Amino acid sequence: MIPAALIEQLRACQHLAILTGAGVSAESGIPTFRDALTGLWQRYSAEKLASLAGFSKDPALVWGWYEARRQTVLRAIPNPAHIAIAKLATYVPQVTLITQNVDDLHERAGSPEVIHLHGSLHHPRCVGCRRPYTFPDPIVYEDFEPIVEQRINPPFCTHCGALIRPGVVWFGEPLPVRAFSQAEAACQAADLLLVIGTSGMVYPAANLPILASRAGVHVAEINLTSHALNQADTHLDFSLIGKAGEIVPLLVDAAFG
Ligand code: BV8
Ligand code: ZN
Repeated sequence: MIPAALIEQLRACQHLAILTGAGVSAESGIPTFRDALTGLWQRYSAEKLASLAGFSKDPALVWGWYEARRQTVLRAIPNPAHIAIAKLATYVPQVTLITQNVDDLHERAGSPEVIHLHGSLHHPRCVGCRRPYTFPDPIVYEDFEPIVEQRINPPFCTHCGALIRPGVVWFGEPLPVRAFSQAEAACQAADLLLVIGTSGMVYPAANLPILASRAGVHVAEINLTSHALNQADTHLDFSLIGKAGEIVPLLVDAAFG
């Protein structure tokens, strides 16, 4: 059941900020970060693999894990939550979409601008000279088994010979400065912040809803379970429990028909 007050607030919204996490892509078949280590990958810790130390220690294992995730994303399609979020850009004068996800499903659903706080699976770069790397065709590997642990040697940079690494922000690495300051500014200036499908466990992204509520911005959480944002410092105005792929389209249709 969508609260009438939230529908009203969304309908009257001039500047909407949206923060998404892995839960918004779950119904597209992309394991959430907590479950990312599915199948034979289960014996690894995400925090270990998603780190420069993990990559330096075993580049083939980490590159293999990211290739498994990239192949999964290439086979996935945007779900009704991504599509409803993209539609909001046509109804609300200003929408700032911020994602912690490294997939491109928001873009493929039609969202015009996406702020990626944690980078992207699709933009690997050189460890040495930081030049972008372009995956050779075919980028979709026909016989790829994403859940089978695969060691794949990462390519080398054609310019300086150093290793190519995934274009994501690893644990212990700083977030892109411009992206995070845009996200901070939007979360404090918006009329409403929708927080969709995030456990709110990874910082500094998890600070954004706290910043918003301190700035008097109304905060609505959409999550399978209400655990993410019931931190002491986040005043939640609305907490909608259920699947993003069901709730977000309902909310957008109720507000804009
Ligand atoms: C940094 C890219 C400093 C890689 C990712 C203690 C306190 C504060 C901070 C720290 C601390 N200890 C360590 C830190 C720092 C650390 C951190 O926060 N660690 C955590 C574990 C405590 N942070 C960092 O290291 C950051 N950098 O601090 O740098 C610095 C500064 C200057 C100079 C040098 C260094 C970097 C963090 C970024 C890490 N990279 N991703 C990759 O993807 O492989 S984070 C990764 O985890 C994801 O991107 C994602 O953002 C995050 C997981 O969060 P969620 O998206 O929320 O996913 P999760 O699975 O957790 O939850 C899913 C949610 O969806 C659940 O709530 C579930 O209920 C819900 N859900 C599921 N299905 C549905 C649904 N909801 C609706 N519908 C559904 N169908
Ligand atoms: Zn290079």
